[in-house]
Amino acid sequence: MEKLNVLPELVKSESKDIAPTTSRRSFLKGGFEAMGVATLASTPAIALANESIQSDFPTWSTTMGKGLNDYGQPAKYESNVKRGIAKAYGDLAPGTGSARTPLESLEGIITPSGLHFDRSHNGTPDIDPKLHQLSIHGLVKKPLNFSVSDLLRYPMISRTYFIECAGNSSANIIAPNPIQGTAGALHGLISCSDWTGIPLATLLNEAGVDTKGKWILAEGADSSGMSRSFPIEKGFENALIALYQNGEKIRPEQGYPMRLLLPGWEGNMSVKWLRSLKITANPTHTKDETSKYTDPLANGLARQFTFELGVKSVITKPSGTMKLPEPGLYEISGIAWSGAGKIAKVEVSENGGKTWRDALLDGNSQPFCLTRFRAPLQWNGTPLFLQSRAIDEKGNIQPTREVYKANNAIDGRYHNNTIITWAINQEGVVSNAYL
Ligand SMILES: Nc1nc2c(c(=O)[nH]1)N[C@H]1C(S)=C(S)[C@@H](COP(=O)(O)O)O[C@H]1N2
Ligand SMILES: [Mo]
Repeated sequence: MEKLNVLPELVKSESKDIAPTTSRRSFLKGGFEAMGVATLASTPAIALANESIQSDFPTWSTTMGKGLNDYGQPAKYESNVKRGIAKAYGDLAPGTGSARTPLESLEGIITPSGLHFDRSHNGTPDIDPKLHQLSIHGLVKKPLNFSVSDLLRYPMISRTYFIECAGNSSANIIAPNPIQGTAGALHGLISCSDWTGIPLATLLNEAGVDTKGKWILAEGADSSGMSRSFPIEKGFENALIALYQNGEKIRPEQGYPMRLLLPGWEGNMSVKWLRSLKITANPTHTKDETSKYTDPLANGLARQFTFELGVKSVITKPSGTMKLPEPGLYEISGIAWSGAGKIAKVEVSENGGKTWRDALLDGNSQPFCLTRFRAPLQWNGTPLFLQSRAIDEKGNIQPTREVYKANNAIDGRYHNNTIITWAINQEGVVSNAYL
């Protein structure tokens, strides 16, 4: 199912214009002059000169605004900002497949809840929170059942964590020629939210884990039969039972009324609609950790468990299907993340990795969270190969495609964290490229 990463309907061929940066001053304020943009003085002004204050007021300035409403929606002019849907079995199973985050339309590090990617194996169940229960059982002293209202009485924490599917960017490694599409269509199985919930350690301590208990089997209440086992250390370290997403109750597509969240580990393990945690002595070897999510290697063996996601980044602006309208000064903007912790550094290259310069990390990088990076781009109208390369606090560096190809079998597709290239041609059209 993860094979179906990009369906043709997701690939928009028409080019969207990318807005040039509005003022030179905003670059100077950001300290970018210190970052090697020497030609600022010759940059043509983008904004119009302010000769007079507008005297003809538009209707929105002279008439009463729209009425109050009980749940806000994005501006109607932004209605094209949507998740891209790839149904693995078409209308036979309309909830199976993925809906991808439109990375190219977003800024900052938080994914709006309605645009969080959704990867579901048998649709979104309609769970009545009054009837749902979470059981902790198996090798414990005291098996426990928690209703949602029980859980809401426990002390909670809030953390900003990304979730990335192990199959993200898989089309970009498996397709012999680069598929054309937006950043979201190609790499949008990554999203980041502020999650609030109960540390799993609290509940494990209450149940009292037997000394023989070394693994946990997590099961969801949907009908996909998808379950995963994980080492108990992760349960005590930073696993979260998340009940809230970006301040409101977790969305149905993300696991309402509760999900497991294993920060930094492949998305598949963060079991949604969580109903059971069974403490076991060994891994359970479920279908989702044997036939799927395993990595066939170049040496003929397969790695069964790849829990931690690799260090990765993608430039979201400019990115696939966009167009730079004219030579001039632009801002490169992108996201970086690592399953090992914080992002330490992001570099950008305009010549396909021959030389690199540092990007600016916007805000403090947090562990298992997206980091926004920015860099100026002085485009003189000649073709270039734009890349970003992230490095995390453990010193892991985002690898090239050659490194992935050398380590993985010919049909390897999961855990593709390789450097992403956007080619810009002399017309300013941005396309997906392999280097
Ligand atoms: N119960 C259940 N949990 C699940 C899934 C599912 O289909 N059923 N999909 C998994 C996969 S493959 C991923 S990548 C993440 C995606 O989380 P999201 O849909 O909230 O982005 O949920 C995981 N948890
Ligand atoms: Mo996934």
